[in-house]
Amino acid sequence: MKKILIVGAGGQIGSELTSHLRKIYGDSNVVATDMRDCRELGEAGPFEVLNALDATAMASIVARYHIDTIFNLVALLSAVGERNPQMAWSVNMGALNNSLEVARQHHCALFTPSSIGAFGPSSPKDGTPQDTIMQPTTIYGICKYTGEMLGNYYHHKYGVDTRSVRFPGIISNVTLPGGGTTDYAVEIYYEAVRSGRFTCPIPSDVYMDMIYMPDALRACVELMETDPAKLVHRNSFNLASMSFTPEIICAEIKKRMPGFKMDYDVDPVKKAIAESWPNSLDDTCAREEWGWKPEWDLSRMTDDMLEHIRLKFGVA
Ligand code: VAH
Repeated sequence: MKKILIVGAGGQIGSELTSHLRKIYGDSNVVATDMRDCRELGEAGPFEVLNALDATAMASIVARYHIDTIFNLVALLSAVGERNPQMAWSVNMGALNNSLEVARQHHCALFTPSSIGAFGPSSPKDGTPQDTIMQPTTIYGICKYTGEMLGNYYHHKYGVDTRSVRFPGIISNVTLPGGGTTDYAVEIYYEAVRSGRFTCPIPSDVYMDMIYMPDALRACVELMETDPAKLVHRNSFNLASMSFTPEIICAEIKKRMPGFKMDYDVDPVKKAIAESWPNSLDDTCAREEWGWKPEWDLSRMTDDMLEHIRLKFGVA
C-alpha cells in the first residue's frame, strides 16, 4: 500500500485530497502536512507542521513515515503572485525544489500540479495542444512551467517518477480558493446563495477552463496509479473538463435562481491574467495515455454546488 506525504495539505486542493486519498489508501498511510497547524487534518490520520522550504524537515518526515509518494501542492496562485512575484517564486520554487530533491534522495514518486497558467498569450487559444508554445506572462505561470521542466529533468536525469497535470480553475464547495484568477467561479455560487447577487471581477466574455473538485481529485489518483510504461508525457498533462465565461455560468445559475443578478467591476490584474490564458485545452494525451474522462459538467456541478452551499448556510 502507498505511503503518501501531502505537502501543503491546508490549501484548496490539499484539504480535500487528504480525505480523498485516506479513503483509498487508509488514514494512517496519508501524512498531511502544512506550515500552519491545521489540526483538523490530523483528526483521521497523521498530521505534521511542515514548512515546505525546510528540506531537512521534509526529508525527516519522509524517512520517519517510510513515504513512497509525495504530493506537493504548495503554490501562491496567479493573482496573489502578481502582488509579490519575488515571494511567489521563492515559495513555489523552493517547495518544488525541496520536493524534487527529497523524492530523488528517498526514491519517492512525486505529483506536482501545473496549471493552464503555464500557457501564455502566444499559445494557441482554442483547443490548446499538449505540446505548444509556452510563454507565460505571470510569475505563477513561469513557476508552473519551470516546474514542468524541472519535473521532466528529474525524471530523465535521475529516474524520479514525476507526474503532473495542468489543472484548470478548480471549483469546490469545501475549501475556498485564495488569490486565484478563477476564484470568481467559486465565489459566484456562494454569493448566489448568500445575497442573490454577485459583482464579477472578470469580463463577461472571457473563457477559462474549469474543473469540479471531484474530477480533479480523481485525476490525481488515476494519473499516479497509471502504469509508467503507458506514459509518453509526464509533466504536464493538459486536463480539460469544461470551459465557460462569467456570462455562461451566470445564466446556468439563473436557470435555478431566476432572481439572481450579476454586475461587473473588472479587476485589471485578473483581466490581464485571464486573457493571457487559453479558452479551452485539448486533453487528448491524458485521455489516450491514462484514460482521463471528466464526469462533471457545468449543469451537474451547478446543482451540486448550490445544494452543498445551501446546506452549509442552512438555507432551504
Ligand atoms: C489561479 N486557481 O486562478 C488558480 C489556477 C488555472 C487557475 O491555477 O491562479
